[in-house]
Amino acid sequence: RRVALLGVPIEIGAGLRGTLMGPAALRTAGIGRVLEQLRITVEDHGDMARPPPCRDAGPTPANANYYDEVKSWVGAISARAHELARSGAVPLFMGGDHSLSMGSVNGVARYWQTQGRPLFVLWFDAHADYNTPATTLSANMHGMSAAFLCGEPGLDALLGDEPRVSIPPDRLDLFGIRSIDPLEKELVRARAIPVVDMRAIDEFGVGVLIRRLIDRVRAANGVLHLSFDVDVLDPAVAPGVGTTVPGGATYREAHLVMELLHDSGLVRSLDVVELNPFLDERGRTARVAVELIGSLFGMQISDRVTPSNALL
Ligand code: DIR
Ligand code: MN
Ligand code: MN
Ligand code: MN
Repeated sequence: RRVALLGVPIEIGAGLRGTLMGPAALRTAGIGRVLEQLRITVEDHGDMARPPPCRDAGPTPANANYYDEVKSWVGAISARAHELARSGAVPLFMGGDHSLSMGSVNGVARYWQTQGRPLFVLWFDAHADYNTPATTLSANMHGMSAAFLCGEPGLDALLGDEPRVSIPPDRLDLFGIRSIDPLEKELVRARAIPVVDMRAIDEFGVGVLIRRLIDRVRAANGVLHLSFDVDVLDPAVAPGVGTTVPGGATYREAHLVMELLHDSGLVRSLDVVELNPFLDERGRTARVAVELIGSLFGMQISDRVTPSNALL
């Protein structure tokens, strides 16, 4: 098994500065060491350089802050993502704010399209990120990535020369959400996006709900991209994010999600986004994120057979 680490130090998609330090904090917290302890071959591709401004960015849409800069990032990220997926490694995009996923998911989706495998996207986030320039209240582009990926209009030229691959709305799963803007909510409902909100997690538990998603992906012979926005975690566990929302996933719930995803063998790429080391408490959030990535790649409390891996 091979993991390709790529730092994507973008911060202008979010309302607060500081996520550009995310890749450095994840490395300091030991992301490479943890993977190597699991006998994974780690290739660290370093951090992407800030791309030069697009020469012809075209007309700038209203209600999309730093559109030109985000545009130059997203096209470059998509091209790198496509290349890394094609190399056969599991690409791990270290953010950076969540606008980077417009590039990373598009690039890996392009690859899986050539393989004839449907790509499902698990959006593990406190937020739906399903705004468009027509629905947003903040104009921050990290709140628009999921909608863009599902082909919503309003940012149509964002990928430049990179081919755009739309994810069908029934292959996006919003998981862990508890904050959604009024018009964003209407759009999510109109598109019939599968949503597992915190109330559903309280009521049924993450185990049942993640297994249901895994079964759907398997039935379609699909693969999974995990887009892990660290703010899905409860702020008591993960204070180092720009937009904390109370009532998030506990440490154990998040680990169980990762452990079940590992056992499924379906995750072929992932983003870890929105970590803001400037707001963190002595690296706590970075360390928690690295521990969770460890669980995603097979770290286990013991080697005993657990109910789910017994079925494999
Ligand atoms: C809000 C907050 N829905 C927005 N979004 C995010 O700005 O669109 N915060 N993604 O992390
Ligand atoms: Mn390519
Ligand atoms: Mn997000
Ligand atoms: Mn979020």
